[in-house]
Amino acid sequence: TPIVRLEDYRPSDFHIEKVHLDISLHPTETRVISTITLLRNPAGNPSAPLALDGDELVLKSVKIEGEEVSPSDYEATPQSLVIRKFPERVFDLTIETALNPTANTKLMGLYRSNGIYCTQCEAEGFRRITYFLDRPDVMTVYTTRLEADRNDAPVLLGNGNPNERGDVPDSNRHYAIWHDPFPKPAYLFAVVGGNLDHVGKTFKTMSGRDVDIAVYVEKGKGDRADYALDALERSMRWDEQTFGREYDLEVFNVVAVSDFNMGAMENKGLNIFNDKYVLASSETATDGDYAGIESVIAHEYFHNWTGNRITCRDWFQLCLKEGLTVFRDQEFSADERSRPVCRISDIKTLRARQFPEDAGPLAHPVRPPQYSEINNFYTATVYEKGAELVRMLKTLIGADAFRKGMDIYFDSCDGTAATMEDFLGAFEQSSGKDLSHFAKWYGQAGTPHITVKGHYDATAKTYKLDFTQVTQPTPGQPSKEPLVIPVSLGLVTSKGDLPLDCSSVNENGVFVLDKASDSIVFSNVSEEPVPSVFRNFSAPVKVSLELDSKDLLTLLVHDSDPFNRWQAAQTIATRLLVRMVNGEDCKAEIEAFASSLLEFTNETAASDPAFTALVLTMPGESDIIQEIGSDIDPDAIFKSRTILKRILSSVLSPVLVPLYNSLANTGPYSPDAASAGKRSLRNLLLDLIACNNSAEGEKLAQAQIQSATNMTEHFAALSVLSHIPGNARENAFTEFGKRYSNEPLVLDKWFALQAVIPEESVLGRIERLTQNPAYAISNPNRVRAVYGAFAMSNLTQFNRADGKGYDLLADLAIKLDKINPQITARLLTAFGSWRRMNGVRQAHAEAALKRIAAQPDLSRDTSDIVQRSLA
Ligand code: B3K
Ligand code: ZN
Repeated sequence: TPIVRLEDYRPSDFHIEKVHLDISLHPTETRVISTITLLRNPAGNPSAPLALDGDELVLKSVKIEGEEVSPSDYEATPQSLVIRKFPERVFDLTIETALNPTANTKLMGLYRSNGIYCTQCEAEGFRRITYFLDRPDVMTVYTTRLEADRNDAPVLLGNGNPNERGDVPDSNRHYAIWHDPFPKPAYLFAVVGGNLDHVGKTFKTMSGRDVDIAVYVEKGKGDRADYALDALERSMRWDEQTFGREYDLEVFNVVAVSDFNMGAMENKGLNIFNDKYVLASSETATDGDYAGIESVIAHEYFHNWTGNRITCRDWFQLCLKEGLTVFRDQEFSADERSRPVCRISDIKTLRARQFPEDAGPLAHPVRPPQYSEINNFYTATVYEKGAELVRMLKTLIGADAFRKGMDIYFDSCDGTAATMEDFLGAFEQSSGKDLSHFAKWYGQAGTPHITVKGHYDATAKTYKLDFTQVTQPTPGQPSKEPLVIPVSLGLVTSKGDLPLDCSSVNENGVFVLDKASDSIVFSNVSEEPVPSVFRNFSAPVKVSLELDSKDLLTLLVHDSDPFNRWQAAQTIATRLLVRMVNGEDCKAEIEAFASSLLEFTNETAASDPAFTALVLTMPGESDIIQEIGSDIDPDAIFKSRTILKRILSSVLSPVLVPLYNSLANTGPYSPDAASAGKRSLRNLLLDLIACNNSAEGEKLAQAQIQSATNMTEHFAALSVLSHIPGNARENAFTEFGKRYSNEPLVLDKWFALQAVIPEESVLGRIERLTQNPAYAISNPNRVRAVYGAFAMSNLTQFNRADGKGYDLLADLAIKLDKINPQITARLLTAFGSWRRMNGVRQAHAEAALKRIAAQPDLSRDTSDIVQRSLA
């Protein structure tokens, strides 16, 4: 397969001045007539032919300036259209293609989801609609005429502002014309046609313009769109207040569809969403779903400036829009909710998804230097690590220079297809700092490992910290350079933070480590402190710092940094778990740790239940896998974690039930962060009760299901039951399945919950789940719910010693690759840690991967992931 390289970037040989699209929608015979106004780009190759991209296209005709071009004057394949004879001046090229949206199971280009016509063009889907210069640096002005059957698609939406609409005389068809005045790349193009309900309102922008904002959903689901609309309004206000960014069109529409490859898509003025990130009612959505909707709505809206007004020059710059926009949506959620709780959740996500990626065969820099399939680079590294790099930049130059730099970036790059260099240049200008060393973060893969050592000199009253940084090799990068690492720190005692007297630490408590090793010395340190380093996770690194449990407990109780308070408990638990996996019995130490957590709970549960719940949540199996690194026995990890939780539960037992009862909600459901925080602690307590006393847990969980007034309580109780084998569990599953048989998004939770049961019989259960009438291999949400949950979150069963977990995923992948390669490739990233597993597991995983690799006609998506995983 051909490799695309950043270093080979060349400007396009042609500009497109404007495009007019005439799309006549039909379930199986859609016609697209595209008229593009072309001219040579002076920066391109002056003798290059016109070579347009296509993908599985059926060409009907080609015209230049309205004159039919004879087939001998062009070369057309489903993948490209090359024209060698054309006027050497501005000219119109008209291309007609025929599409079958119903047969489009890849969900790229124009397709039909539950009877709704919709599109997905990022990264390279527009070329599945018409031949085009489908690259992000070709930006043009679109006018779209959409036509469809009046009953089949009464709603017709496009990018930009609505122009005229009307009936097609003497037919049952109607049309709508949309015009988008902002030049954009093809990947931001979208149309929607269908029989949709909507909710909407008028948003007044900061300069006083009225914008009609609306959320469109499948017929009958209008009552579940209010929260998304509210989140949209809050996002629009936040971007005005925080970054001075005003919305720019007369309308902004969001459409929810049920078949969608990712979360959502930021098409200009017409965001298209996976309905999972739009639809919510207290009965069908959990607190986590509400938070997810809020953040994805915000993310896609924020793209209007970071992604659309300023787009990417090429796909290597993907992090320019994604890392930055994730940073922006994280900040939005932190402002709308609890900042520490949001931050810790984001860090947990990064560690659970990006750290393993960075340590495995699929590791790549935030700005990858090459790809064979760009869709495989919408990764946790580009998104989540990309966001951390923006956050570090802000830490390094300070909040004021950061905000000024954003303004410079918006002003100087608006309307362009930009690069990371353009972005960093804005901050060099605003801060006066040279960011060339910092820029290496974008090109170097792998997670730096920082070792910190502290020495207190009681006589001199000084405290010294020694730092070293090392990054392990990653595929294609055998040796690594030291990076610029902001270390936000404090010196903590039982009386709180000591003043920091050290010339290497700035007024915000930040020391910048930019060498392989370095030391700093603090003066006037009155007593031996506990160092609190990488506060608020100031860099995406792993840290080793030899603190004993007593020191860590000092941090848990006295650190002013909430992240490091949480981290202290995680560190103690992780260490104990690793020792238990190695066969040590750590009962006494676990009990001592649990007593401290009991004390902590008594002090914080009432004032901050959400934070308390995070502290009481023990490290996950994947955290332990990363800590141990190699020769992993997933069963031993699972067992150790179970024992740890049991001991924690028994030490906490005096408070569990009373606290559980006291947190019971009385009023009506509200998804706000404070209410959600209480529910999260209450549900965690139920889980702890059940892990040590399954009879009591079963009873309480059943009662909670009966009394639940919302899905959060209902589903949490079902989750607790799911760990207690027996009739109560099976009956609860059956009941739930019946009650929500017509609610696919609710059933997804039910599918996933069953797929992660850590019992051998889960394979049979999965087999039965896929026979449920609600299951469909063509729907990405269903497949992710069953197989994604199994492969990513059922670590003992996916990594079974008999290899049957790997085989299950491989069988699915072979079948699914013919239907939806993107989803297949994404699921197969679960094989990313196969080389970490012990003994026989590796051989089974390798055999499963090789079996997939041997399939004829494997998609580029899947073969790329499989090849890199095997390399
Ligand atoms: N930009 C889209 C992702 C497109 C993925 C294409 N395979 C959603 C987002 O990040 O906002
Ligand atoms: Zn995005």
